[in-house]
Amino acid sequence: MQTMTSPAVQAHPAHDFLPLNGTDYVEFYVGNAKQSAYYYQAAFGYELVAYAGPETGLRDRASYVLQQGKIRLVLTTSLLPDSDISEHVRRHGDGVKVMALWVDDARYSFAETTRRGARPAFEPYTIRDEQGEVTLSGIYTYGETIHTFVERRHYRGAFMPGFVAKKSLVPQAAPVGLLHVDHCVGNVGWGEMNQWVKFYEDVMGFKLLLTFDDEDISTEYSALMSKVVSNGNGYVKFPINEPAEGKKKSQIEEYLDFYHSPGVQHIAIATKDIRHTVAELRRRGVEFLSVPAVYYDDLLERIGSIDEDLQTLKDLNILVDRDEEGYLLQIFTKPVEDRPTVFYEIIQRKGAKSFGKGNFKALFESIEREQALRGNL
Ligand code: TYF
Ligand code: FE
Repeated sequence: MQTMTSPAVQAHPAHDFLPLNGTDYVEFYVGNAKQSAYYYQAAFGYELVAYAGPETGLRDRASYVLQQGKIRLVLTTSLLPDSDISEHVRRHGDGVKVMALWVDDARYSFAETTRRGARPAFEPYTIRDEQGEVTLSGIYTYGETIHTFVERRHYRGAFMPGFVAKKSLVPQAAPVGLLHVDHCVGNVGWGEMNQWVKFYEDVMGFKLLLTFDDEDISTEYSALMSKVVSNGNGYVKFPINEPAEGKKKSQIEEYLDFYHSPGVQHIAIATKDIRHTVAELRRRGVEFLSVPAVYYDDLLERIGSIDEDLQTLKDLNILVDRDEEGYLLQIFTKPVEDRPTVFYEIIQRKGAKSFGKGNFKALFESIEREQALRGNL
């Protein structure tokens, strides 16, 4: 059963010891950051804004910072055979290392979360240049993934001290309307979901928002369970999935088999015009999961009337779901690396605060068709 546990935004929340202004950036460790940066520019319409590497005095790594709307992606690669970065890529393939959170006080955020039991990733430190200063600290979440707390005191530079502003040499592909990170989903091991929900509640002051049990989301073959936690102002939402016993291998298990640890499964990105965004992404070669045409046969009976033309949604294979507060449109890419690990969701919310439960069956069957093609079902 799906249970609405608490409203996303409370009128008078109890003292929030970890106020978050939003997602500051998402950092991937990748095998070749130069080429990944090209992919995100050409296919997703991100703009290259900053760079750090040998030319700026780094000996061990290179990082590219890409931006679209309020979203910042950092793509980092190792220049050395043996380093934390190369070891991360060897083990997990390209994947998310850091979900960075924008805070007003990175030292306090570190002190409060570690006092409540967070495992430190790195102690707070401040970096400065002519453009201002930034304070960083970090704690571990599931697997090898970390949350970096980023405190920007009106920093005026391109990204943060240590980075130089950089423009792309490739002709800039137009933005596709990506606005902000809506939610980041983690996959954890068998029976580990509740301990990670407890981590976000106890250590980070998040609240449980929604629960999906295996009855909600089991298909004929595979199953998973999911709980969604949210911070106080509702800007930061982290669903956590764990595999559940089904007739065949859960999609979450397939992820864990290839990522070799818990980690980030998908990043959902908001748009205000999903038809335009998805048409552009398709034109640039981004691959999406598809549902059978029958999904659209009784869609309007299921969800009621919507502003969008049904045929356009069907042509683009966009999914629709409704809750008490409105509706949402969503679509999922195929994994964006060769391992069946990280993928993206594109979401447009028209009042709805939920996650598309009405689409789970059609979506998970679509994921399973892909799993079968990979020989992993
Ligand atoms: O974030 C969510 O909950 C939705 C649905 O493996 C979802 O996007 C959940 C699990 C999953 C894929 C999508
Ligand atoms: Fe999602």
